[in-house]
This record gives sequence, C-alpha cells and structure tokens, in this order.
Amino acid sequence: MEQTRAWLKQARSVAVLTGAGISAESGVPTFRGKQGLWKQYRPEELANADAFHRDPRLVWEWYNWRRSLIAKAHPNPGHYALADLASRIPNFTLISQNVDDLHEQAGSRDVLKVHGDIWQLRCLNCGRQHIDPRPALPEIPPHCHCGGLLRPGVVWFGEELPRHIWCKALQAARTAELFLVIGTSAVVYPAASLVHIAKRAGAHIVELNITETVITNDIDDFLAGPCGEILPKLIA
Ligand code: BV8
Ligand code: ZN
Repeated sequence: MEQTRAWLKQARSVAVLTGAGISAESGVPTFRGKQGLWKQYRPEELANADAFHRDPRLVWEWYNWRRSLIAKAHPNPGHYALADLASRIPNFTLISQNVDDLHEQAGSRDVLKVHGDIWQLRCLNCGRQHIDPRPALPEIPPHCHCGGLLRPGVVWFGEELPRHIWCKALQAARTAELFLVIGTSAVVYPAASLVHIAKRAGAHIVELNITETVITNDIDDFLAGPCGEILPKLIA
C-alpha cells in the first residue's frame, strides 16, 4: 500500500482499468463470481449476437434484469475514490469494462467504456442509437420507430470494441507511468491486453482484487481486498 501511495504521489500519468469487481460492493453481480448468474446461463452464452438473433426475448430478459439491478445500485467508496483521484493527477484515464454507469454517477468524466453502455439501445435496421434510462423496458424485445429491432448498446463476444474508444485506451496504456488494474478477472480480450501493453511500455502495474488472478504473477504490486475499502485508504 505504501509503495503504491508513493507512486501515486509522484506519477504524472495514471491509467486505470476496472472490471465488475468495482461494482460488486454496489450490489451489481460480477460475471464469473460465485453468486449464481441469472438462471442457468453463462454470460458468454447470452452476451453474443447469435444468442440474440436466436432468442432476442431471452437476451433482453437478461439485460432488463441487469438494468433493474443497476438502476437500484449506487456508487460505492471505490467509485468515489477513483473520481477523486482523477482530480489530483495531471493525466488520468479511467478505462472500464463495465457497462453500468456507476463511475459516471460518482463523478468520473470521460470514462472509456470499452464494452459499451447498458443504457444505450441501437437499432439493427437504421442504426439509430439512444439512451433509454428506464430500469426495465416495458416491451421486449423493443423496436425502433422504423420498426427495426433494438439491441443493447454493449459489445458482445465476437464483436469489435468501439474503435475510437479502444484507440484512446491503448494510448493511455502506452503512456501511463502507473497502471492500476482493479476488480477484473483479466480473462476478456482485448481489454486485458492493456495490462501487458502498459507493462511493456514500462509502467508500474498495481492490481487490486479480492483474489489473485491470471495476471497477478506478471504485475508489480498486489493489493488484496475489496475496492470499496482499499481505494479510499490508498488515496487518503
Ligand atoms: C473480440 C459486455 C473479435 C456485454 C463483455 C480465446 C482466448 C482468448 C480470447 C478469446 C478466446 N475466444 C474468444 C476470445 C475473444 C473474447 C474473449 O476474450 N473471450 C474470453 C471469455 C476468453 N473477446 C471478445 O469476443 C471481444 N471481441 O475479440 O472480437 C473481433 C476483432 C476485430 C474485429 C471483429 C471481431 C469482446 C469482448 C467483450 C465481451 N463483452 N461485456 C455485457 O456486459 O453484457 S465481457 C464481460 O466480461 C464484461 O464486460 C466484463 O466486464 C468482462 C470482464 O469481466 P470482469 O469485469 O473481469 O468481471 P469478472 O466477473 O470476470 O471478474 C470480477 C473480478 O472482480 C474477479 O477477479 C473478482 O475476484 C473481483 N472482485 C469481486 N468483488 C470484488 C473484486 N475485486 C475487488 N473488490 C471487490 N469487492
Ligand atoms: Zn431504426
């Protein structure tokens, strides 16, 4: 903790990659955690375009369930600590794999949402996209004014990450002196590759998690514990 605090004091450019673990203490289930996922499906079986084309209602039921949960969730001290940290570091970039808006609610700005946004809908027919903040959509699957089917504005498995956002995330990983990897199992690519890119570019890598992960051996410091407790202490 002390070493990471010392790095934070003198770092001019910091990049942070967060995953579902930072929203866990807000009551948003993680993907690969122990608590059962919705019904008997695994995320990889639902978060993909084929599942959606096969059964849009089933996939929308899953997203409606998650929207309702996220709508009830509030940012936790971990989200607020990162928003606070951003105001003290000259070059600070927050990259998140999460599709919830808890970082934004806690005051983080310009969050690079590499896997999209659960509140966004996109029309398969005319491509129009808009934010619909209603926790659960009344009619599923929802349709666009043009009659087209609407899908969640998230990145599914097998889909490309938003190019513009991904380029900015790469740039941040390449120029960071300090790279914090927080609450992610680091198994999803290409997001997880940001850690290796930052390391190759010479960044000091700190991982914050309640358990070790597949990248723990490759990083410099491991802070064990829940984000909601560790992050406020780190920036105090
Ligand atoms: C692409 C959005 C190609 C939707 C998501 C084989 C090998 C390697 C890669 C692949 C492969 N087969 C396929 C691939 C590629 C695939 C992939 O990586 N698969 C993995 C599963 C093997 N990737 C893709 O398909 C990507 N696209 O490659 O396209 C392409 C390229 C060019 C052109 C065209 C096509 C797209 C990936 C994005 C998928 N979308 N989500 C939605 O949310 O519904 S991924 C999903 O997993 C979420 O976004 C989530 O954020 C992400 C990562 O999960 P985590 O955030 O890490 O959450 P997890 O539950 O896993 O872990 C939580 C962690 O928190 C744990 O470590 C836990 O210990 C910790 N924790 C818990 N509580 C706390 C805590 N830590 C601290 N405090 C706590 N309190
Ligand atoms: Zn449309």
